[in-house]
Amino acid sequence: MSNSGKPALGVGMVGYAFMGRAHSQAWRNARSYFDVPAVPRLAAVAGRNQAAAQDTADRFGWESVETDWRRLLEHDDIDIIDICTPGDTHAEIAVAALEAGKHVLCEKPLANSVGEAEAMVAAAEAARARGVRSMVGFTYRRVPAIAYARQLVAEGRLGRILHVRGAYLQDWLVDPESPLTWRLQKERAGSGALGDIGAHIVDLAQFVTGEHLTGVSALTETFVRERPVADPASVGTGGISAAAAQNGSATTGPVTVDDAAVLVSRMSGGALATFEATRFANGRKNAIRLEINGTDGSLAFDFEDMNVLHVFDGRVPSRDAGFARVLVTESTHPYVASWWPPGHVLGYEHGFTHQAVDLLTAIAEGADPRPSFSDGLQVQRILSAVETSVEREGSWTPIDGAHATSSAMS
Ligand code: SOE
Repeated sequence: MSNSGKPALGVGMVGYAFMGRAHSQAWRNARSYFDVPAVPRLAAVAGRNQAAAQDTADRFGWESVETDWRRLLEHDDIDIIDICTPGDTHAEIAVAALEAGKHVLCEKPLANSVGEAEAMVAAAEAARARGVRSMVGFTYRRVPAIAYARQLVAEGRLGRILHVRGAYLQDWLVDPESPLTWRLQKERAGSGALGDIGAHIVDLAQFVTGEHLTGVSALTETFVRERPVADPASVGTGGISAAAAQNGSATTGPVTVDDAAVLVSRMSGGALATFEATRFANGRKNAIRLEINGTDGSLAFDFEDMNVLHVFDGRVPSRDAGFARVLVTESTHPYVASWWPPGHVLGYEHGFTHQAVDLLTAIAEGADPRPSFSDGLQVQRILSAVETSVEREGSWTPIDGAHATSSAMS
């Protein structure tokens, strides 16, 4: 069955950098590799930097460029607004787009605060009554091995879940000379590793287990508290002016978010859970690790080997038992049938294509896409609870005689 003759849905994308390019490829691949109920048309990309937005438009085939995202809402041939910008702009763009009757796909985390997320959910629910759909972009749910893991848990193959162990490990900030960017400023990003990658690992744990976090005790750390400002235009003014006033130049600025977060939690089914999110795990590049232990078995996943799920069946006699290394590339595995034969592995970008396909399908079927803005709000509430716990020092009980040494590197 080809996609010719299918209705088209015009897409207007806000943002053009890393996420903008991942989403651009996804809209193109969705129509090329999947039988979609509606064909995405790359109508317009919006960005304040006209040259950069034009470069993305030229590379991916966006039909037009706007330097003000509000203009996208005036295009009658744009049905979907795809938000690929830093978190401080998500709420304003999403609410305006929903009120204009546009479906919305918004990158994660949904917002920079619970209040913003609640406003987005209210707008999404009002728009839903008019058949307008919304989704938040936790794309790792759409890695075939993760979707397969969720199937195994839902089938009861692990029994009752006892432990959830999640970690999202990167190391791109280990160098103290790595410059200050918007991701390191609270007023732009909302938080650091916690919201950027901690949100992913918490969402994945909830998605795979079908359970949710009920409470948390947490600690965060900022290892490098001052960084070079490579391009003052690329960072907000928060703190820079104070630093500039203090040292007479804008060559460095303060890091106002966490570099790493560790969480202890309990899942709604009673399982104990631990989570870690860091940008300082030297040698780990994008290691999203999830291990789930149940009464009848376990599973283990590492995104740096993303086509594999390790599955332990506790019902096999111990003489023959062990983790099976399942290569998740069979046509019977989620999403894989539209790609390649077994063993021809997929990559980071394929989750974005699966996300686009699922959104197009939900819109065409008049269904509510998942994860919804309400799912995004629930993650935002977890992030907020972490920050509250951190303010209470994680309900920390000092060990007699132990003295903390500063871990800050500058
Ligand atoms: C940076 O940590 C980042 O780009 C995240 O923002 C993305 O969500 C993740 O997919 C890759 O790493």
